[in-house]
This record gives sequence, C-alpha cells and structure tokens, in this order.
Amino acid sequence: MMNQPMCHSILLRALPIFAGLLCLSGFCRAGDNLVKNGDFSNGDLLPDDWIFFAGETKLWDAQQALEKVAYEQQGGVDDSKCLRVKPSEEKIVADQIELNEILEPGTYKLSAQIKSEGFNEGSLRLAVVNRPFTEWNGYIDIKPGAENDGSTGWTEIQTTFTQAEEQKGFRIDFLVNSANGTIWIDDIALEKVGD
Ligand SMILES: [Ca+2]
Repeated sequence: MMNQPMCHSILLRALPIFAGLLCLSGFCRAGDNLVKNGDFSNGDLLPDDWIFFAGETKLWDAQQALEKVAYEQQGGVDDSKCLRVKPSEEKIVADQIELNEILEPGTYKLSAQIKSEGFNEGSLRLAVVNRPFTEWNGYIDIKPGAENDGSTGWTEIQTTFTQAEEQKGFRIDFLVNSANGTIWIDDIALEKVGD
C-alpha cells in the first residue's frame, strides 16, 4: 500500500496536468494564463512556444534570433529566466500564435513585467491580435522613459480589454520598435477577469 506522503506527492504532481487538460478541453477558468511559457521558464537555446521576427522577417534559425534577443538564464522576476531584447534599429517581435485556443467573450487582462536600461528612443507594444491576425485587440504601448535615461527596475504593465465575440485563435505580440536601449520582459499573462 502506498504510504501517505508518496500519495500526496503524486497528487501534487498530477494536479497541474489535470488543470492543463481541463484548459485544453476549453474549460479555461477565470485566472488561467492563456499565454504558454509566459514566464520563459521552459526552453533550451530559446524559450519554448515563442517565435521571433526582425522587421517582417521570421528568424527561423536560433543563431539569427540570438543576434536580436537573449534568453537570460537568471535576472528575471525572482531571478528566474527571462527574455532580453537587444538594442536594434529594426522592429524585433516575439510572437506566440495560438490557432486553436478559444477566447470566449468577456473581459481580459493582458500584463507583463518589463525592465529597461537606456530605453530612451523607440517604443514597445504588448498586444493580443485576433485571428486572422489583422485586428489588434488589447494592447499597451510603452514610450521610452524620460527619467533615469529610460532605465527602470521590474515594473508591471497591464491593460484590460473586452472580447466581444468568441474567437478561435489569437496571437500574442511583444514588439520592440527601433529601440536604442535594452529591454527585458518576463511573466507575460493573458487572463479572463470577467464576463
Ligand atoms: Ca521568468
């Protein structure tokens, strides 16, 4: 017979799997993060579930992507893994494309943690784009900081938006446009917060 601590430990391990299966079945509850690997905890050379663009060019090759972004193994929120976008005259985009995930009608919160150093030109946008990926739905635009020469510690950015109709498929964009500073991002989240 299984002793109690072992049974408890198996249950604890099974719970997230069960929650994930529920989410895949379309039963996402308020508070579930619809962004996969939004905290960048999973990945080897680059974070899993994300693709990268420079301008309009998709960076298929990890080496190409690593010229534009760095996958930091520490230094994120609570010293976790995070993503760093290097200074660039191009638009650098980190994308996550969900073709089958359902966005039910309701109110959503889109948020992330951002840190910057010398970010005093350019702009950044965090956005949800509705399929067929032509309509920006919820987004936040951040202009360079005038204080401290555009350098900040970890700061939460967030917006809420209304999803009027059920949407099958969406895209998460983190877009840094012609920024002359360095920008770190962590804990990207999209959560349903109301009906
Ligand atoms: Ca992290």
